[in-house]
Amino acid sequence: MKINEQEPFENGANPKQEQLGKYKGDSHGEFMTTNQGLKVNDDQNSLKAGERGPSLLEDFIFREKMTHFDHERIPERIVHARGSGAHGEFQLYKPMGKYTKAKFLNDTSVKTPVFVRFSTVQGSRGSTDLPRDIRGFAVKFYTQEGNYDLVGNNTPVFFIQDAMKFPDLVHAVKPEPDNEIPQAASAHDTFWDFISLMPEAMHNIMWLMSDRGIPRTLRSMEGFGIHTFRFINDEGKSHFVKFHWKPLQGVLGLAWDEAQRLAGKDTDYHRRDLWDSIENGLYPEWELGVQIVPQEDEHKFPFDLLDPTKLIPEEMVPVEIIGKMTLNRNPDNFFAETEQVAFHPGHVVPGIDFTNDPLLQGRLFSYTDTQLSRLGGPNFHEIPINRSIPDVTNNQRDGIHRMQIPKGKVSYHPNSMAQGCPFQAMMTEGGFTSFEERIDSSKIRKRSQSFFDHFSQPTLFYNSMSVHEKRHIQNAFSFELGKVQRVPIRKRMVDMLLEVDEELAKKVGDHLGLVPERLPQPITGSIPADGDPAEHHSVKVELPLSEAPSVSMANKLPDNIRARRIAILTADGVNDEAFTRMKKELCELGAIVQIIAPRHGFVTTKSGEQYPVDDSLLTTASVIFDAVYVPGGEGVHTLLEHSGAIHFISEAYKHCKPIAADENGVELLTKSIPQLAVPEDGIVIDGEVQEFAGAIMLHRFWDREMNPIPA
Ligand code: HDE
Repeated sequence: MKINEQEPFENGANPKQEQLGKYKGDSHGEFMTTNQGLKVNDDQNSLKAGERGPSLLEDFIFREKMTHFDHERIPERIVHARGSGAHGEFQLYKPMGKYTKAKFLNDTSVKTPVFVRFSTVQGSRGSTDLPRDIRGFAVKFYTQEGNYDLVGNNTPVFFIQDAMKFPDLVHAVKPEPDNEIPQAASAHDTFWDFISLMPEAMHNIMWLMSDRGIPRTLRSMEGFGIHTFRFINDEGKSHFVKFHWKPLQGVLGLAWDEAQRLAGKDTDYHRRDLWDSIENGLYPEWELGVQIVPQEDEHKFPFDLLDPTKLIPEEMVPVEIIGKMTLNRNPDNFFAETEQVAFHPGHVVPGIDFTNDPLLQGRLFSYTDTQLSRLGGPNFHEIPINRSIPDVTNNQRDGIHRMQIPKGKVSYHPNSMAQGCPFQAMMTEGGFTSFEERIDSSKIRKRSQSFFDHFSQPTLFYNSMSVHEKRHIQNAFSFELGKVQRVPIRKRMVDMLLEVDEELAKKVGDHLGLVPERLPQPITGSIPADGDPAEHHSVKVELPLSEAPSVSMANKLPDNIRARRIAILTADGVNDEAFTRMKKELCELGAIVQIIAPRHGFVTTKSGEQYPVDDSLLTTASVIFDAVYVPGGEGVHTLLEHSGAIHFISEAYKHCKPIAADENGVELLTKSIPQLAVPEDGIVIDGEVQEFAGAIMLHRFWDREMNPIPA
């Protein structure tokens, strides 16, 4: 089917799922066969010369099975190796024709299928979900006009300004090359050595050291396209655009201690949470937002729109919400879909175009190149998950793993033998045309002076944080630099922090036993060997704002408790009324409520009702949950004698979570939390479900960190 013959995707009919369906197979009611379709009679024994004899090379069935197995692995992604995927759909709220001709951004009746892959950056494919790290947020839109990939992160800025530095950044953050230590962690010498010499990284570093670096779930992260892109409308007019994903689940983080414990208790926590919430019908949702800047305003900002280490504060250019993405289906097969999906910022559709951001320009080369070795050759677009909805018809031929069978003699253009097919589309028939931008310049290796303000936005970010967010940033730097072995590296970083904020530098310096000092001025970065330092020094620019509340997670709490995990910690003999009411009403609010007891099986209430236990104190931990409730009754006596139950409560308290109890359930709280003072924020005693739900919405009560308990 040709693009212009294609029907708009009707609500409910998902063309990508239909396409994928053709490739799916399961083994219900089928005979086992070889890869050649031959029925297999014995899959247990290899062919031997006699019962105890040697195996025979002739055994093609064994050889085929083993050869396939030997080649089951492909190279993991050099970055973003650890990821989790989901299918979904995107629906537009309002047509954007004024700015872009992209069809999927103009028709509100169309549901565009999407596949999303979230990822960590540093670790290997089997590493923990919970390091302090940037998270990838890559979305493939299967549009009527072809695939559009928005390959972003959960921070709105990047570490470097020029793609030339990317291999260095990645080498520095990855495990050190001599001993491959540490796995999935930035807290080591090579990373901070590089960063301490790279002042342009400071802004992204601030985001990484904030609670954004340890998201509570993948569902509770914002996503950002980072670069400034272009929207192009029907008249060929360009507007600059930055893309944002805003989670309807709110933006939530973990406590650092909690993240480290979760990494052990459930290293797949983020992956499992995403999977479970989709399986339970609690579909995660994000709204797509755009910041639009008219072409003529390009130079009206005190920073360069082409510089990927800068954001446009939402207070300067508001985010316009234009649509919603819902993730509503888990993949059928991790390898076939999540592992083989190939994203590329250069997969664009008409109406979306690039700018000259030098980081983006470098990415446009890297992503196809990397798939060639990762997915084995140039035909990776034929892998089902990567196929576009429109048919692919061109003169590209052959290559490893070719699936398409093009008929006829003609594989060139122009031709007369195939009546000129495949045709080039007339401009009026769609197709991609690059924005006509006049370039009149010398060929140079240089960076623009407008890129040399490295500190004003990190300072703005820090100033915009709430008290507890600032404390978390101080603690994160103290931890990370405390893990660095070489003191001069620590010192360079502490001195660099002085350029961001004096209090921050002093707090971190105190922890490390170092006194921050002004770096030799001017601060330079990225100087070529024969470069003039004067041309490369950082100049702190005066911003029109002293704070940007939009960057603080404290201002992005959700208004619901959907898919929050609540533990009901209980044992046999629990009083029926409060227990059943709390369970029912929290479920009605969309929370995932689980009964946790000393042992598996059933909990029997005072009246003799039985409820299945979801997890035992041995197999789960408070870090899995967002809140805990201890109902009163006989069961509390059992819990008071159980060290696991006491630890569960004290750890939840230490991680600042809401805790509710009624009747004698309060005794478990007072035994587990020595300094408990009721009334206390986030502690709900004999309360209504609404009161507990209100506390769960607030997520954490960070003031408790000021008086921490051992747990
Ligand atoms: Fe990537 N990046 N990147 N990156 N990136 C890859 O492509 C690269 C950058 C991002 O779930 C690789 O297929 C260069 C910024 C995500 O499959 C590779 C530069 C942003 C993913 C690559 C950058 C990203 C990748 C590795 C600097 C946010 C995972 C495997 C010029 C806007 C996609 C692959 C997935 C993956 C190169 C910088 C996001 C090597 C050269 C900035 C979310 O091609």
